[in-house]
Amino acid sequence: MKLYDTQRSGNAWKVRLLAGFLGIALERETLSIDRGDLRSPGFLAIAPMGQVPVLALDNGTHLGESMAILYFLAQGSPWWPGDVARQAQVLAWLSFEQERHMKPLAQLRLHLALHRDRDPAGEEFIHFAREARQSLQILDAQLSRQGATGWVATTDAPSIADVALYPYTRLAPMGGIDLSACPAITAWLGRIEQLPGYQPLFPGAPEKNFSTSESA
Ligand SMILES: N[C@@H](CCC(=O)N[C@@H](CS)C(=O)NCC(=O)O)C(=O)O
Repeated sequence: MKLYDTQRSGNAWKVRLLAGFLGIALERETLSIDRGDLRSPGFLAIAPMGQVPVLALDNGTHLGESMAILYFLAQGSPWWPGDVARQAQVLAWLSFEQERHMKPLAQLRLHLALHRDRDPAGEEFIHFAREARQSLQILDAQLSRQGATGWVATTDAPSIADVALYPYTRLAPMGGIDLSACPAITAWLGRIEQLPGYQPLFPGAPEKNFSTSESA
């Protein structure tokens, strides 16, 4: 299977994380937004939404959207629970990630750390910071309810909800969000990073998770 990603895509990182935990080797084709790769006719033919990640299956099918790809890869593994009510709880946290968590955190990181093209004191970015903090408070309260060994949507083993919520939470400090006010999140991030097969954003270089330079 081949994953189309970009070097710093948090949404594609979700897929590489789960593949690492499952021991699945993915071929990787890393595209460049700046070069216009995501607007090329060739990419749009396999990715109608014009975004990464896209997973190319060996039978020629292409899957877009990180949630759909996590769901696909997790089938038959403990990362997608067998019980239907548990599955619904995982889906609820996947929806939360897409609707309330990813966008404000991704916008803060993209514009305040990577592009450095927006004013953190501007109205739009104050709004994103407020939304990001609210989302992290909700996640912290949930993790605290789940207990010291629990996971976002499950208690006995992690699920794809943990994978989905990890990247933009881990990268939140790049957008000026202080995670020290979220002790349950901090402990959970550490537990994820201890799982066998954990992959940092830059393979083999966890210290580069927060890097912003082109060469990193
Ligand atoms: N809902 C999508 C969001 C994907 C997304 O925002 N991808 C970004 C990279 S992290 C992208 O391709 N941005 C380029 C663009 O939108 O033009 C998912 O979860 O996969």
